[in-house]
Amino acid sequence: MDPLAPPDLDGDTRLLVLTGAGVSAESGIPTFRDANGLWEQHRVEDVASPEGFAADPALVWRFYSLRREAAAQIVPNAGHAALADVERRLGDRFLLATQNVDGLHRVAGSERLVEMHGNLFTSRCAGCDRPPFEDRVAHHGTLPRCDRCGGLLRPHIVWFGEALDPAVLARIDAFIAGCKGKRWIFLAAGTSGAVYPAAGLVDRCRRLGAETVLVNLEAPENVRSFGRVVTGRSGDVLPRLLR
Ligand code: BJW
Ligand code: ZN
Repeated sequence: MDPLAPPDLDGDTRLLVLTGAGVSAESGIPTFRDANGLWEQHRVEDVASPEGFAADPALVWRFYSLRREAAAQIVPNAGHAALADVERRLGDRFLLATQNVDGLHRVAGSERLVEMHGNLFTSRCAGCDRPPFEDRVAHHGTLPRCDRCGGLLRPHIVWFGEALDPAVLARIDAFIAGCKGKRWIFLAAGTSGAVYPAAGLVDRCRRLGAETVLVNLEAPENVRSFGRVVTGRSGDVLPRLLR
């Protein structure tokens, strides 16, 4: 069989896509585990956790400010575009759950999109319940403070040990519930399958009857959970697989 034969996405088939850092790699954003999980000798867990923020908020803001500056220069690639195209064909039979915080799927035109781990260009107050707001500023030097309560602002990112937004999980659950009794496909792309709960989606979808497909540069930890594996760069593979 042609390894790039497109799955049948006819009249009533549904498609749930999970993306990870590999999908943005060809746009020039380094993946997490490629850098051995390190940023400037700091473990990612130390700059992306509530404990890390409590210990050194200036270091955490430097990490996110540099990433805001880098991500603002970057544009989507052919993998992002292929996912936006297939959404236009499938409409409400499609949902894209991304672990990426870079916002590139939205720039590429994806609308039925849930950002599981938050968004790099959004901040929220660590001290009050003011809603999260767009913030594209690179906060170098001074720590940003809330103009309502004076508390510290923090990036609107799901850090290690933090719960995902229940509304995000509910949207994924509702999509999966709507697939019951239908033909459906779970497609993961550019993710190492190391971080939960995203990494557990494949097993759950397969148990509920989904066909499961993985597009990744190399075999990740949970490769055996997938019925079909296409090895390659998502910017090459997704446009051909979803043509
Ligand atoms: C290409 C390519 C190309 C390259 N084309 N491919 C169950 C078991 C064990 C542990 C846990 C568990 N449940 C929860 C946990 C704890 C923890 C966890 O999973 N830890 C693991 C490390 C073991 N999970 C959590 O803490 C989560 N919270 C939680 O569960 O809360 C419970 C709770 C409930 C109630 C109250 C309180 C708590 C939250 C996880 C949040 C993760 N956040 C991060 C950091 C964000 C920071 C930031 O971005 O600034 O999100 S971690 C980091 O990993 C980031 C990513 O979104 C995430 C996933 O990484 P991803 O996308 O897979 O990237 P890589 O680099 O790992 O892989 C890239 C892949 O692409 C590679 O395979 C390459 O080969 C490939 N690739 N180029 C195609 N061109
Ligand atoms: Zn506040």
